[in-house]
Parts: sequence; structure tokens; C-alpha cells
Amino acid sequence: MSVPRRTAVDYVEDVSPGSGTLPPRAWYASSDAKALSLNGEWLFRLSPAAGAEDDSFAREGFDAGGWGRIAVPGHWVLQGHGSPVYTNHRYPFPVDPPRVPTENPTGDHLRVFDLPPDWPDLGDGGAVLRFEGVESCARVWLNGTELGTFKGSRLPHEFAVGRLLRTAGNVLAVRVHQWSSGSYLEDQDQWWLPGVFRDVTLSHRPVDGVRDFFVHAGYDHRAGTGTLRVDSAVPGRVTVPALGVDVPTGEPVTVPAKPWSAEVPRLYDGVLATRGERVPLRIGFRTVEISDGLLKVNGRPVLLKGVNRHEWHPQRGRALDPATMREDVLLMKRHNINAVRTSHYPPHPLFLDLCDEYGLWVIDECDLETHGFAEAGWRDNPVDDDRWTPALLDRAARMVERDKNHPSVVLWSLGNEAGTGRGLTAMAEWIHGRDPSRPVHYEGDPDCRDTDVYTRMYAPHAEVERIGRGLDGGPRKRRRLPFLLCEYAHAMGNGPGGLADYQRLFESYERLQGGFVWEWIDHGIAHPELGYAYGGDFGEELHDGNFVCDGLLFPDRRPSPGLAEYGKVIEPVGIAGDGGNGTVRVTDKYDTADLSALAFSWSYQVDGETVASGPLPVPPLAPGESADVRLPAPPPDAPPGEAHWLVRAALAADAPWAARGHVVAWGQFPASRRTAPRVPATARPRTGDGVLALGPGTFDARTGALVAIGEVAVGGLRLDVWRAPTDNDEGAAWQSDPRCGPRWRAIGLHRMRHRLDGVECGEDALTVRTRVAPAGRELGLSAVYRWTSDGNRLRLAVRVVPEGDWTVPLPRLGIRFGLRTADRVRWFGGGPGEAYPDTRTAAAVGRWQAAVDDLQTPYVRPQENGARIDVRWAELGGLRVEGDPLFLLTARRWTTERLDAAAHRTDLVPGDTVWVNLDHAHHGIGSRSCGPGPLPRYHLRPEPAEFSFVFSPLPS
Ligand code: IPT
Repeated sequence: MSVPRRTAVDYVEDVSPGSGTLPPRAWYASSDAKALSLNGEWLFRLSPAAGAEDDSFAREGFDAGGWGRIAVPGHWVLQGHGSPVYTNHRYPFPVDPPRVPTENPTGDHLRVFDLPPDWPDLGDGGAVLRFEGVESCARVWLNGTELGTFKGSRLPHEFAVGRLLRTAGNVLAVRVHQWSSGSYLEDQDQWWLPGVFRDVTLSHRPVDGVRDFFVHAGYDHRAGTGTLRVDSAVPGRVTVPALGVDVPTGEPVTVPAKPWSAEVPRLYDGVLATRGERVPLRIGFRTVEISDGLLKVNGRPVLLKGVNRHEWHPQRGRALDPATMREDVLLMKRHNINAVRTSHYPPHPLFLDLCDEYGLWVIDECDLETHGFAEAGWRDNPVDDDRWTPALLDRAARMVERDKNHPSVVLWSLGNEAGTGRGLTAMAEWIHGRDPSRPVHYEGDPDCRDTDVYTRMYAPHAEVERIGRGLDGGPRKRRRLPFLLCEYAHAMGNGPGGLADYQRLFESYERLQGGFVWEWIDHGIAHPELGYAYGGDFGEELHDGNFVCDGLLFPDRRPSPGLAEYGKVIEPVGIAGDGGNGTVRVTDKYDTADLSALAFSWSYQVDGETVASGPLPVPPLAPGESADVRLPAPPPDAPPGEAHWLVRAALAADAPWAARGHVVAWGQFPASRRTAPRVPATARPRTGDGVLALGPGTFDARTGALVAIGEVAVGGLRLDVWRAPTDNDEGAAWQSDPRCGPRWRAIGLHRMRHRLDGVECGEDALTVRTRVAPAGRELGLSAVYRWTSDGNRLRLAVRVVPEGDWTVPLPRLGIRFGLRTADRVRWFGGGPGEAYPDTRTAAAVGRWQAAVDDLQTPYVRPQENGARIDVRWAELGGLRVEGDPLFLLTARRWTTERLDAAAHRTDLVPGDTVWVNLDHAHHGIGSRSCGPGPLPRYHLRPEPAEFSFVFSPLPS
């Protein structure tokens, strides 16, 4: 028996993109035509299935008295109706395209509105109703008449509504289905968040008003001229007062002009005027080309220092307000980021305006990902099935038509992780035809059949280097293309490590034109009990945990240490010491700008304190040029101590994105060496009363355990090799190569036992011999603690020798102990932020201080964090400790074991002890949560090691 399906819901599963919408066109923020924002509070009703409710709500006079309210733009699952779902690439429903589940949450949205009093006469022209973004499928009625349906969540859709409008009491009804055939094309790694999540606008369309238009603004770098031609569906005139331009549409004009670039984003204000409407233009002249195997803008190759940006706000999801978009752009600019890939869909159009204005190179990516088909070997992949091609072309056109007039957009991307297929080829062909001025990007096709750049994700350093050298082979076309890493350096949790090593490669091989860190911001959802929620926290039956928190910003947009590191690594000015001959080498690493916007200064620091400083005149350098700049003589009256030069490049004047004085680049290098602490072993151990005293140290005479230093109680001091595995230690489950976290746990490094082998009280030293090893294993570490003192200070030398068959690196190697109180920490060493061996570029040697609570890095899923590197000495809890060699310092109000066990920040409850780790070394961080692990040189190999600390009580 067959039951006919209800026609009302057929459109949901139909592969077509929709019906009744207007052809796509260029977006513009404003014009002199009237517009009415329909954002605000709407009436809302949620049904469990598409077609569960009839569509009578769209009719006039419908009584929505019992309905809830919802904010538009917004996602209903973030407003108390249902809950969000996070999956990385698996579809959260059975894969049977184009069918979707019967359980298809459907949100009916209702809004009654009047036209403002100054709205033009209804007979005068038409009106357009525009949706900037609705996830995933909508059906729309105005005043009881159905306008049509659409899919393509992060793409605009418009309906002509003039004939239906009335001055008062207009009833706009929008039915939104969470799942549709379109969902198969929108399998991006993110929360599934249904709703009308971008603006809804009604615009008056005057007779002879502007419709679509295409601003062509190329730049001839040889002639220094820009050529402007504005093609317009409705003819009119184009004026650009600053350039004296006043030409009809369709007619090219060449004028002397300044080019637009991400570094100097020169925009010219203009107007496109048709008989019925005036639209402001912001014109940036630039020419993008692939020539000599390089991606060039205005004749020069560019080095992309990019991030992948998903739209995210911890309360509002992908419904971003303009202030948040601006904050993203400002944060990027302040961290030297010059490029954005709009992973993996076109952003809110205002964001691109901001990129034009502040200067960012943009890869605009289409709203397309079919990654879940990888699970079944890409069988039935919609991008290789002609039935879906109209939907794909519709998406390509909606992106290109909307965004084509942004100078910041320099590449079009077909989408992400969609395999290969004829549909992608069709998209590329259409885009190349419609806009030959921009190259096409797509990562998923290793042959580069349809693309103009060769792009990869998460390639390890060695492979990137091979590509840079041109030794990667591959199809002939690909070998001639410039190379980008459209994703690399997975910023999940602590990390990413290895950024500086990638940047060195990018700067060494011209074919390597940079990359885009994955990703900009953690998609944590603000949660009353958990702090920030991630996958699984809403009871999803399939989910991918905290893989959704892998950004350079925490969900609240606080920069993580990864962003500080990235900003330092990609500085546009190289500042390097010369090994002591009194000069500093300054290199202009901008693509197009000279250094005239920057003011250089030097300072001379002794033991981390600045003792002299002054301006540093740097000759004007062109991009790529270097100069050796003479430093002043070291101040003759400088106190003795370890000295450093610090040279900074700061904004010489206010920029739109940061104030004068903002430091863009810095370099620090030694001017003299450090002298390690020397503690002659002159004090004699004294025993009595079960305790043993040595200088300021008190020990348990039987076990040799340290009890106190002076008046300061010190508990549990012992060797420590365990760290709370980071996301990068854990690695991604699908990776076949060895992942450290699971191996460490398998061996038992998190449950090491300490066997006491001997306590020897000698003439001038207390020696404690131990063996540190996990149950069930024969491998272990012999650890010998040797304590000596000069009467005032207590020196601990630790000698560690691995025993047995070690096949994994150690997580860390050092000591840990507990202090009763410690609120603030002062240290001389690397700071101010967290740093590990391969994430340490941003650490500057100096005197720093912080509250213990502020030493913690608030990773959404708690994990090892907070180390300060290259510490010479630190003071905390009434103790001073000096290291030989330098050490890493970590201090927190919970143990590493508690940190390891925590799933959310709120699981971390301070105890009454501050646990301090003084580490001789740490294993590198790497990027294994999606990419390669730490480079071999950052591995902490189990090898014999010796390190020492000098403790002394601080005067109270
Ligand atoms: C890559 C995806 O393109 C991106 O969307 C994100 O999921 C990222 O990984 C990991 O966070 S795909 C990767 C499995 C190679």
C-alpha cells in the first residue's frame, strides 16, 4: 500500500534550490531607496515534523495568541526551543539523499508590520523582501499569498512583494525546516542551528532603481592607474569625485589612482545613479592574477597570513551583530592577520564591507560541504550527481553575485570537503565565466582540474617544504600553481605548535603563499552550569565532543595564547639580533607597504628591567628589503646582570584598527649572558626529632621528603612526568600514526609510583634515591635528589635516568610540590603568556607577575596549560626559586590529575594547596588534534638528564 506524501512538504526533500525567488544580485548596504528592517521580536511556534501543522498560520486573522516569541535574527535552538546538535562531518540523520527524517523540527515565524509613514506610494515601484540567511529551508507567505521556498542557509534570497504590500497590518509568515535536501550540502563541521539567523529586510524598489551591478576596478601597477567600469542591469552614471570620474555605466575609464591592498586598503567613494536610485559605491582598485606560478595582486606576490573564520557568538550562534563582526576584524588586524577564508560559507555581507574597509584578503567560500559522504566512500555524493547541479550552481551564483563588488574578495572557493565531481566542475566553469577576474579555490580536488591554486590542509612541514621546492610531482597543471594551506595549525585546546616552523617555510619558498590557521574562534555555547558547552552537552545521539572548540579565540573572544603566538610569528617586520656586533637587522616583510607607518624604538634591559631606551631611526625600506641598523652603545651606567636588547616597531600614528603606539613587531636578543646561581655546599645536615635540617630546609629524616623551607611548608615534592593531555596530545581518533596521549595513558604515566631506595645523609648533602615507575611495566626512571645548602639557600639537583624500553616521549620532566598559600607569582623569564617548546615565539624575557588564577588558560575542555617558559627565577608563596638551567613554571589550585579528569572549566574547584611544577622540559605541543604532531626536535626523549633549583625563603 502506498500513501501519497503531502505536497506541502515535498519541497523540503526536493533537490531543487527553491521556487519563486528573484535572480541573485549585488549586495549593497544602503541606497536612497526606503528600507524597513524586519529584525526584532517575531511570534514563534515549533512543531516536531515538517507538515505536522497546517499552514493556516500564514493566513490573515490567524490567532497566534498561544505562540512564543523569538528574536530574529536568531536560532530557535539557542532561544529555549529544542537544542543544538554538533557533529563534525557525520550527518546527524540517516544518509539517504535527498530524504530527511520525519522528525524535522519546523519553526513557524510570524510577524505583523506596518509600513513607515514615509514609505513611497504603493503604486510607485515595487518592493523586495530579502532574507540574508535562513537554516535550512524556508517557505514564505505575505498577506496570505505564498511567495515561494528556498534553501541555501548562508545565502541571500529575495522575493518581489510590491503587489502584496499594504500600508498597515502586513502579515509575514515564514516556515523554517531544520532538515531539507539542502542539509546534505551543508555538512560543515559546526553546530546545526536552524532559524532565521540573518537580517530580514523589506526594500522599496523605485521605478528605474538599481538592480544588479558589477564594479570592475582593476589596477595597472606599471602605469599607476586604475580602470573602472561599472556594468549595471539598469543604465545610469557612475561618479567618483576624488578621481574626477563621471561616466555612464558600462563605459571604462582609466585614471591615476592608488591601489587597494590588505595593507593599504584605499577605497574611493563613488555613486551609481540610475534614474530612480542612488547607490553608494566603495571602490578599491586591484588586479588579482596567477602569473609565473604565483598568486599576485597588483603585480606582486602576496603571502597570506590567514585564519579560517566561522561566524560565532557564544550566545547567538551564527546570528552575528555588526559590533561582533567589527571586533573580529580589529582583533585580526591587531594580530597581524592579513587574510580570511570564510570557512565554509559566505559570511554576513557586512563582514566583507569591514574587510574592504580595514584591509583583509578574503577567500569567499560557497556554502557547500558534503563531507559525510566520505563515510561511504563518497557514494551518492551530490556533487557528482547531475540532479543536484542546479542547486550547486544556484549556490555559486548567490555567492558570486552578492559579493562580487568587494575588493577584499580575491579568490572564490567552491566549498569545503565535498569530494570531487561534475557539479564542482560546473560551478567552477560558471564562476570563471561570470568573473574571470578572480582565481578559483577548492581543496578537495588533488588534480586541480577546476582550480587556479593548489591548496591542501594540515600537510606536515616536510611535505610543505617538498611542495615549496617543487618536488611534489603531481599532475602537470598542479605543478605550475601557487600553493596555499587553506587549513593548517589546528588551534584546538593548547596550541597549535609549530607555527614558526611553517612560517619559516612560507618565507623561504616563493611558491608557498601562506595559509589559514584552523580556526578563528571556539564554537563553545554559553551554558549556565558548564561554562561553555560543546558536542554531547545537549544529549546529541551522535556528536564530536569538543572538536568544535578549536579556535584562536575563546568563545568570549578573549585571545588564546595561540593567537598571541600567531600574531608574533607573522609579524610584518623582521627584527633580529646579529650575535653581538651592535646592530639589528630589520626586514620589511610587507607585501606592498614600506615601513613609513612604523616608529622603531630600542630598549636595554638588565635582569628584565628596562634601564635605557630611545627611538631607533630605521631607513625607509621597500618590501623585501633589509637593513642593518646600528644600536646605541650599551648604557655605561647599566647595573650588572643579564642584559637584553628589545627593539620594537609600533604604529607611528593612529590607524583605523589600532592606536598609535600599538606594537606590530618586536625582536629581543641577548646583550650579555646569564650567570647561573652558585650555591657552595657549606652547610652540614643536622638530624634530631625525626627531622633532618639542612640550611633553611627541613626534611623527614626517614623518607628524606622535604617538609619546609624556612617557615614555608612544602608538601609532596617529587619527580613529575605527567601532564593533563592536551587535545593535540590526544590526537584525532582517525589518525593512524602514534598519538601521545593514549600511549602515555596505556603505559601508565598518569599513575607513576615512587619507590624509596635510599636516604643518605652525607657530610654536605642529603641524597634521596628513588625509582619512579607505573604498575605492570618494567620501564621506569631512576631519580636521585641531591640537596645541598650554603646555609641560606637550598639547592636541589635532580638526576634522572630512564630504565627499560621507552618508546614514547615523556609528557614533561621536572618536579612538583604543593604550597599552602600562593596568590601572586613574580618571575623573570618568558612571558607574559603561556609557552611550550613549539609555541614560544611570543614569550619575551622580562619581569612578569600574575595572580595564580590568571596563570590558568581557560581552555573550554580543561587540559595542560599555563606554563611560563625560560624562567630564571620565580617568587611565590614565600619562596624564591632559581633554576639552572632555565625552567618552565606552572602553578595551579588543583592537581594535574584533577585537571586531567575535568570535562569543563566548572569541574575545576580550587583546593587548599597551590600545586607548582618546575619543569626541566616539556614535550612539544604540535597540531595532532587534526594535523601533524610536534616536529622531532620538540620531542622530549627519555634520556639521562640533570637539572637543579635553588630555593630560599623570602623575607615575610
Ligand atoms: C577539516 C575541515 O575542513 C574543517 O571544517 C574542520 O572540520 C577541520 O578539519 C577540523 O577541525 S577536515 C579534516 C578532517 C582534514
